[in-house]
Amino acid sequence: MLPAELLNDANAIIDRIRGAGKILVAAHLRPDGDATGSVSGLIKSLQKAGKSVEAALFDGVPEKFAFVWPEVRLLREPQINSDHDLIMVLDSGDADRTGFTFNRDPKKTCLINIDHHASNTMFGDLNYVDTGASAACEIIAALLEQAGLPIDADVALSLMLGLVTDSRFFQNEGLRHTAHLAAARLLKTGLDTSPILNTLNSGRSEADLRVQGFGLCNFRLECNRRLATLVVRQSDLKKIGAAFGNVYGSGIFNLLLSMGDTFASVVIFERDDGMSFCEFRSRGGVNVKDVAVSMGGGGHVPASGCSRAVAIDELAAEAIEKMKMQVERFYTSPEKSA
Ligand SMILES: [Mn+2]
Repeated sequence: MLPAELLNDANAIIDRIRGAGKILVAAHLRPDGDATGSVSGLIKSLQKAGKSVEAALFDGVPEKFAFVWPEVRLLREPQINSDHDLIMVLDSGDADRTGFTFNRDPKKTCLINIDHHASNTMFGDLNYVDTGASAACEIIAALLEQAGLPIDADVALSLMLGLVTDSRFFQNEGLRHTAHLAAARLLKTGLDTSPILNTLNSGRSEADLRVQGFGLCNFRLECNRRLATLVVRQSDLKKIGAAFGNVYGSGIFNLLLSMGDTFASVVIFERDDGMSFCEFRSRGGVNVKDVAVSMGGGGHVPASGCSRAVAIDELAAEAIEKMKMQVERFYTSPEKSA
């Protein structure tokens, strides 16, 4: 059952789905397990319900998550001239996060925003934003159930992928009971979780581990060891035979929080096209979402990110300074010292 305050929006969205023939489902750039899983799970269910569906993922489907991907037309052009009845954008705090411009007639094509990011800008004609949900996949599972749309083992495999990855195997602080309820419902379909477990537990490449090793040797500690910082340049990646994507694959963002007295981390890294990226993580309540938003990015209170077309040193200086201030502020706030 959905939280009461979300029922109305959910019902309006379900009505739109029922009335739609052609539906486009999109998610954010550099899709993770939740973006890939929620898009593929929703598409499979809609297809089984007889809808004509297309997918839009700007960076395509990550190889390691290809096992959940259905037979579907995948759009990747930056401008999408939409003749769809519905565009459903999943797991994206704002429309720009998709990488697409949707050219649509708002009278014909309804834009639906389904997300769990606290930084969501409510950009849809209809918005279903549940910031307490562990994953977009948790929301899609609830929505499909509410709508009476098919959830078989095939749909469940997709949704389970996002549930497990975004909740970090149900370890997120403040995890709501609905995450476990969703997982129970998905498991009840008889789904085989082994492809998910194989990918997540043994899916790292040598280059991923080399980046992890580099990170563990080169991070710095600030603010009485409460903040870990790491800068990974293109030259560092080249030296160890790794590429930009291996920084995400390395697991280093969360690993830096495995030290007992470290509650926040920031990793700054660069792509070979002049774009620089920051990933922020925290535990214990330090709000890194506000830091990311102040730098033009977004995300969740304990996990967020931003990117900019500037030199890595410029972005690193700003990110580290802002994180230091955020950590200092958190540990000197009256509630904390009381
Ligand atoms: Mn997500």
